[in-house]
Amino acid sequence: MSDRAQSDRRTGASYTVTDDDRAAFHRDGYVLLRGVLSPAEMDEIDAVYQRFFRGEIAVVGKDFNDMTTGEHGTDPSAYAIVNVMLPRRYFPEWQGNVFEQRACSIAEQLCGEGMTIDFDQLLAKSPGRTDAVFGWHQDQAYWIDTDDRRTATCWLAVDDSTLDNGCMQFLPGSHREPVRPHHPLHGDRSASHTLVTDLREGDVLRPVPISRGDITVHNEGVLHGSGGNTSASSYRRAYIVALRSTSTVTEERRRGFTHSHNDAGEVLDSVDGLHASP
Ligand SMILES: O=C(O)CCC(=O)C(=O)O
Repeated sequence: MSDRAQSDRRTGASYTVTDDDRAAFHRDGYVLLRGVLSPAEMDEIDAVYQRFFRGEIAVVGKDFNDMTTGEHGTDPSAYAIVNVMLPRRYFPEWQGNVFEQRACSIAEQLCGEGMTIDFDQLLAKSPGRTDAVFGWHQDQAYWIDTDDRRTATCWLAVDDSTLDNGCMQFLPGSHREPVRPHHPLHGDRSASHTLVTDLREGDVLRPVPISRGDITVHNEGVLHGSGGNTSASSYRRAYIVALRSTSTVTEERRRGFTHSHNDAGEVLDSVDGLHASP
């Protein structure tokens, strides 16, 4: 798509989703949308992103951690995947920023009315970290079950995201199967809450390289993950804004679940979900 065609889709708070985009989202469980943010808008996002990583914006406890090990409170330059949970909580000025506005517009066009922001997250894979792997999983395996599970997880590329630096990969159509069994990556969820599932014979993951300013949007059921960062110098930074149905978010909050890794009981198994965030 040309730069012109991309910018034609952006108008203030909204971004136009086509019928083809909507059909792809429902068929595959995810869709790629180009040029959701302009280069100038990306520069503004990037400036705040860097402040988080320089430690200029305080993030409490486990909400700043290494996604691969769960380690926190140590030197982040040693982390394979730097994970900041709930940046909008720690930097309220970000609430209502242009990415949030366009993510809301996109979620409504893909999923219908009654969607609201559930959580946000920053994920940065450090260069040369082959261990910066995000294991295969379905987001629903982490979450409580509700009647209205509509989800639009908007994943913004802050750097060009390539196969080398660990772009997202999806198993198209897997959201139509029941959620697969998942197990804790490190065997013990008190060490690290990451959940993974095993691939099955015939599963062919589709890598989705995207450019800075593009997004992928995925639902709660599509199986996905990403490989390590083999690039010598390139970070793979992402900014995620996840929307779910208002009824689901209300139910989560009623149960005290905010997606903070500091939530009480955040790593405890429950009857209907594991209550954590990928
Ligand atoms: O950034 C990644 O590689 C994985 C992110 C992810 O699993 C998600 O946003 O649901």
